[in-house]
Amino acid sequence: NTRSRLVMGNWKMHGNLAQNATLLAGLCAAPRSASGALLAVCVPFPYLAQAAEALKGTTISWGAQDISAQAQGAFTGEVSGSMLSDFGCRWALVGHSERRSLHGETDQLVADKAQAALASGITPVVCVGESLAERDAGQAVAVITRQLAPILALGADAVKKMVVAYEPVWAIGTGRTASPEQAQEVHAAIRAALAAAGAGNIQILYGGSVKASNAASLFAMPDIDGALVGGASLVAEDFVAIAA
Ligand code: G2H
Repeated sequence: NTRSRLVMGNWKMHGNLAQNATLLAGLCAAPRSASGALLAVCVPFPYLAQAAEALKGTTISWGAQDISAQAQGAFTGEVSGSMLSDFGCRWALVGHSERRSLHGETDQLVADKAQAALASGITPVVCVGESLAERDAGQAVAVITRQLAPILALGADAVKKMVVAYEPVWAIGTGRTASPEQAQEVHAAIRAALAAAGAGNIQILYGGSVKASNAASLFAMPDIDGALVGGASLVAEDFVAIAA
């Protein structure tokens, strides 16, 4: 396919100033991948300035792991899109399964966050995925279709500016990765839903225990355009090897 490959790290709530400095320096020093994949990191809010400084002038972009659905106001603890763009954020994850399950984020809130990101010139990376029980019940595609519905309702022009990440909840941080065929099956269904909404050519990333040893077989699938990487994004060599 003609879509460029994107390998995005999600540091989650890991790191500190010293560890981040080592990781960011390692990313800057690593040879650029032969595959031409673009690298990005989504860092905790307090470290956006550190990432922006360390990655300035490189091809590695940075983003946040969440964004407020609101533009500004009395929303204690929230971080707005304009605040993120002040720090040069290119990306914001929205609807990561940990936000959905631990913080009660609804499909509609996730879509509102995606819209807020676009309003600040930030690309939302919309995370979707089914639980193990939902998969075992044969509901994987139905769940993802439900999660995507308010996103697609934003219209083709908006959706064309987004990235989707498919992260089966049962594969997150468990060491259990979807097989390339399992992932491709869902990616194809997502692609079909996006195409029906007029945005069939956006990037769809796979996430869930991606590492260098399983990345190539996932990337060989026609509808997998890159990866959203948690655990393996915390060591520079491991992360860069995924994009090799
Ligand atoms: C899934 C992924 C990154 P990990 O959450 O978003 O994490 O690679 O550790 O499964």
